[in-house]
Formats: sequence, C-alpha cells, structure tokens
Amino acid sequence: MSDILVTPRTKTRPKTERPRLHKVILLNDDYTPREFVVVVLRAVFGMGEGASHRVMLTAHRRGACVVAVYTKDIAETKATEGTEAGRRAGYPLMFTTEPEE
Ligand code: TYC
Repeated sequence: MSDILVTPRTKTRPKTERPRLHKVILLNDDYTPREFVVVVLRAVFGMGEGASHRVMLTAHRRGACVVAVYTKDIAETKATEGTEAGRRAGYPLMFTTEPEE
C-alpha cells in the first residue's frame, strides 16, 4: 500500500453574476421631427440609417420602442444624452431606462 498522501487541490471558482442589463426606451411625442429622432439614434446609439428609421417608426406607431440594452450606468448615460440632444434643439424627445427581467 502506498503511504503517499495526496492533498486535493480544490480551487474554488465562485460563480460571478453578470450585471443586470437595462433597456433604453424611446418614447413618442407629437412634436419632435422624425428625421431629428433618426439623427439622435444614429449619433447616440451608433445605429445605421435603416435600424434607426425602424426604431423611430415603431416608437411613432406604438408609443415606445426599446432602442438597446446596456449596463445600468451606460443605459442611463445614453438616455440622458438622447433626451438632452432633443432639449437643446427645443424638442420634448424623451428616452427612459428600465431594468430587464
Ligand atoms: N411622432 C413624431 C412626429 O410625428 C415623430 C417621433 C417619432 C417623435 C418617434 C418621437 O420617439 C419618437 N413628428
């Protein structure tokens, strides 16, 4: 029989939880020009012409549209940037955020 004692090398690897993602939501209004919404979506969210036009139209028709999902800080910063861009141009354009389930 062997007398060698082997110490098991247990390496604990705690499961790291992924940060909860937050949605940025574009809200419709009656005053912001469609083309301006498209310009903001392209500038703030780096979307292409086609995608930004589709998101704008969905918000226009349904009242709101999810633009993208990010970590909380980034979602809030992007929503503020988009809303501020509208405010600076004199429009009531509005982005909100909400945590994903
Ligand atoms: N409803 C606006 C108009 O008819 C256009 C618009 C679309 C505004 C989407 C906001 O999130 C929005 N001029």
